[in-house]
Amino acid sequence: MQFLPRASRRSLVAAGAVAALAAGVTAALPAVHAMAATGCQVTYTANTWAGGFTGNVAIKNLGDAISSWTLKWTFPDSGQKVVQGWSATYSQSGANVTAVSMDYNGALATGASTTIGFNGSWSTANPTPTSFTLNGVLCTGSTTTSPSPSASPSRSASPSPSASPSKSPSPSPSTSPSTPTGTTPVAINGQLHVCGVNLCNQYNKAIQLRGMSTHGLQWFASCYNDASLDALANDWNADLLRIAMYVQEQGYETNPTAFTNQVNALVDKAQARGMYALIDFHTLTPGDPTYNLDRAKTFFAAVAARNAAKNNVIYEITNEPNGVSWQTIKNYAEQVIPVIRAADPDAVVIVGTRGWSSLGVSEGGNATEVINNKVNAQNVMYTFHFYAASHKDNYRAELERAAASLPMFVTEFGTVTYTGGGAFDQSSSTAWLDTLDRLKISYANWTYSDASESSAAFKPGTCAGGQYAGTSVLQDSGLFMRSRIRTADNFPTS
Ligand code: IDC
Repeated sequence: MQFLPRASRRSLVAAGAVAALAAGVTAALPAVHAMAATGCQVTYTANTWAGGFTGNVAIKNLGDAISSWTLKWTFPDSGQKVVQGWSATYSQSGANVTAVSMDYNGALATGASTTIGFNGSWSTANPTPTSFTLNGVLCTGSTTTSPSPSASPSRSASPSPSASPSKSPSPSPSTSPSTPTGTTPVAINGQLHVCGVNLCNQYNKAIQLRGMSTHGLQWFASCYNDASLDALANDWNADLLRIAMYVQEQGYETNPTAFTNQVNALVDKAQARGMYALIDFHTLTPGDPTYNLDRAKTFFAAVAARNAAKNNVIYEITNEPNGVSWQTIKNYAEQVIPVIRAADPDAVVIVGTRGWSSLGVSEGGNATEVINNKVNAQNVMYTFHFYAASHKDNYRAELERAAASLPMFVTEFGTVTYTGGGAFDQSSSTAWLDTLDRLKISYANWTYSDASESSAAFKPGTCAGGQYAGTSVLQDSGLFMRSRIRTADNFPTS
């Protein structure tokens, strides 16, 4: 049985990028001959869950240089299957798996390593492989499997690229980000940055993140737990969890320490599942962000310091400013952003816009005020929100116009009216999401909760029941959003 590598497109393009290097290495090495010294070491790590697993295999050549390789291993029995893999061509017969090198990673000098990986299914024995051989020689090494998701960053990306977010990846293959060692959104894309008007991944390619927003943490904490986030990551295939921390309405201002800890705990849960975490300082009423400036500085200093080493965090510094000028919002941003950057210099920061983050449209304005007076900071995006049953063509046209010159992020939208209730509007929601997909504008939907309102994905009572995966627990908006979000991502790596 032959498996197409999941990343075949990426592999083919990457092959071109490193061909020169590979050719140079092999040319400089002695020819492989029958008496060549052999040896290999394999480090196998895996995350397993009920029925599925992701395996990563680091291969180190301890023998003489080789120009291609065939790696074989044996599963406990034929109940474990490689479903899709990358960085090799896989085939399986019974419990025996064969992975053959690609053009670009076949050449391994003495001591050189390469990493391959795959997603698998299992039904009987725990899927721990044994007897790795490289070109017929038994390898030494270690095997580690852990239940997934764990709190450890084991599903996160391979080494991140250079610290400077604005730099494009170096053309030298030796310093470019290596092939991802996992399949989660964060494992593939790594630390994000703004490039032009887009959100770009560690390969400097424009991507779109699709995900869900929590409801207010002060009300719906019971909806955010391992089971619900497993469903979001693995059943919905979401890329993004927006963590909506209200500041007023019994939120952050009532207990800064507890809410800060709650946000950090959710950042960790997102990270453990390879999802990005959007930390939303959910100001709403009062609409002037300056009212919460001191709180924002305190909060962001804490979360940025605590999460600085992570590559899955994005900061949204004010949810929906309203009743204030763009200049006031910009002044707020230029005071809060330096606080974040002092602790976490490379993270993307998203700034709200006038009129409940409508780019001013809901207060009779338009995007020109932002286009002509951008926030004085790098690596910044701007917020646009809409509620599909209330906001239609004129809002969408303004977003599209703005997106030609501003990096835009839809950190919140509803499929219903702006009240969070009313009828689910499928046709308007479809028109909106088609536009966001086309423009690669990232989004989070309001809400991943069981609130008694039509914007909630889940039926009331779902969070008390504890089952989140599948469609039986969903309201109309949740059914629609799940079907939109779980389609394949487009995360280019070359
Ligand atoms: C709504 C909630 C609702 C809550 C209300 C006040 O759905 O349960 O009572 O906030 O806190 C926004 C805001 C978001 C709103 C949402 C729907 O960012 O907080 O949530 N909305 O009204 N902007 C436009 C709509």
